[in-house]
Amino acid sequence: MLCPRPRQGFHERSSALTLALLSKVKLCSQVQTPTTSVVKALGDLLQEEELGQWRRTHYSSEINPSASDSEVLAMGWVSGVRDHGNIRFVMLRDMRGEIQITAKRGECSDRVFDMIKEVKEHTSLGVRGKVRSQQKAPNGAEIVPLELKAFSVSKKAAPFLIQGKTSSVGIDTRLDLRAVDLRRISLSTIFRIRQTALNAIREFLARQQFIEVNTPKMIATATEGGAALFPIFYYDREAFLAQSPQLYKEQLTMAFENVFEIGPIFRAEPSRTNRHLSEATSVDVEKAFVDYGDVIALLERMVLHIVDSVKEKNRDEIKSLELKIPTVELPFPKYTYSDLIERLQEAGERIHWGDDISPQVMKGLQDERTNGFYFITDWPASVKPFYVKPKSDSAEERISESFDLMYGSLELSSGSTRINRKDQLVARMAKQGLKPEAFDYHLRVFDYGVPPHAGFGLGMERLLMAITGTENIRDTTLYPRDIDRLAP
Ligand code: AMO
Repeated sequence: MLCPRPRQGFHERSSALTLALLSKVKLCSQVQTPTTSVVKALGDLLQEEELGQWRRTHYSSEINPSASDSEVLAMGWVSGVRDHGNIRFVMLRDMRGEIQITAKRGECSDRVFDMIKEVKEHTSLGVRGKVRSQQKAPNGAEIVPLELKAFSVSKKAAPFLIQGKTSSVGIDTRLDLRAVDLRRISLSTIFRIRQTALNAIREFLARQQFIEVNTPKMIATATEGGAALFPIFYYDREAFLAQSPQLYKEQLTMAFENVFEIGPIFRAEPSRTNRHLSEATSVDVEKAFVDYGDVIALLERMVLHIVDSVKEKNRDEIKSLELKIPTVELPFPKYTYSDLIERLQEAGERIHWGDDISPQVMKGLQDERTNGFYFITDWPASVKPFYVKPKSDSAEERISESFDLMYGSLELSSGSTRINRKDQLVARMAKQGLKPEAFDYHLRVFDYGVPPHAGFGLGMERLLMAITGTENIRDTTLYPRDIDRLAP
């Protein structure tokens, strides 16, 4: 005797019918099938299945009217479900977009129709079906399902919705479940733009004859001021996580002239702000036989290339999310530090020459020239690290050959001409209270012809904040680290 398989619509039928069927199944199971699995299938048509031989034939973006009538196999995760009784819609999202699965009673098999009723948001799903034109669906087409496979069924409702630009819950709830949060299109788009930006940076610098390097992240000494170091155990010694590849990229100009690195920097930032991370990504660039004026010109051309690439390559996302990508015109405005201090003082700010310029103070000076990208140049040597070259023609070398690239009140990058003579570097170290002996590994190469050189470090997350108009740096970081967060 053939055992009737638990079939379509069981859970919808009257309880009497269900009971009758149940007893039949039970009777049958005594002969052939273990009772538990059959009873489980009754209330749970959508069982988790293996991938097996299923392979995607089309991405969502390829399912459009031109694919009408063809049979396709699509895979992704469920981003939305609508049930109108005799017609059910499941939105299936993959890395390229979203596709609508439309199940009409009578049009697809009863089994598939009933399975679809059990589909919940976030389930990882595969569908085999026929493509049909549908004006109202994404890409103008939908899939009429022939077969479904749930690879992993969502067990709980997520604590937030992933539709729409914003979330009603706080960022910490989202960060606790970041991989799910990243299914939000407005958020994942930031990281697609990041990919475009990284490609653009590599393309631009390769064209300028730079080579990409990787330098140690476990290091012996601070480079950017002792306060912001993370100490670690290195066998039996104390070491630190690198705050920047500064000294290594400088050394590498001796052999390669033009180098860059895209990698992590670690800063033990005690403050809780929307612009500081404990682990950030820096684009570090260093070039031989140039000064800060040359690398300012290089950096602004690189920013132009990044923004142009994003505008071209992410056109559709920018349009659908209505992102306002900044307008970039070269050259960027440039203000010397001294001029800016004067202007700030005139505007009534209590600031003195030699003070650092905080974002709060800069907000007070916003005009059309400081809304977008601009440079602040010629900072006091006293507020810049020891490797920054003082201007030889400034009184007592009080001014340095340095710059910050700003976007509004947000600092995106800083750079400078570097000191390339040993005695001058030792003197600057001493002036800043550093022990030259601790930098012996660095100072020794200065006996062998360090070329004049200059460079900059550009914060990747901050650049993305500027390009995408994101307020909180945590949303331009996949898994942000800050004073309160070390997981996920
Ligand atoms: P600086 O310390 O100014 O310079 O860092 C360069 C850029 O890196 C980014 N950045 C950060 N982003 C997020 N969170 C942080 N805690 C953080 N710290 C820095 C900023 C900043 O402008 N060695 C020099 C660069 C150079 O001269 O080449 C340096 O590290 O966008």
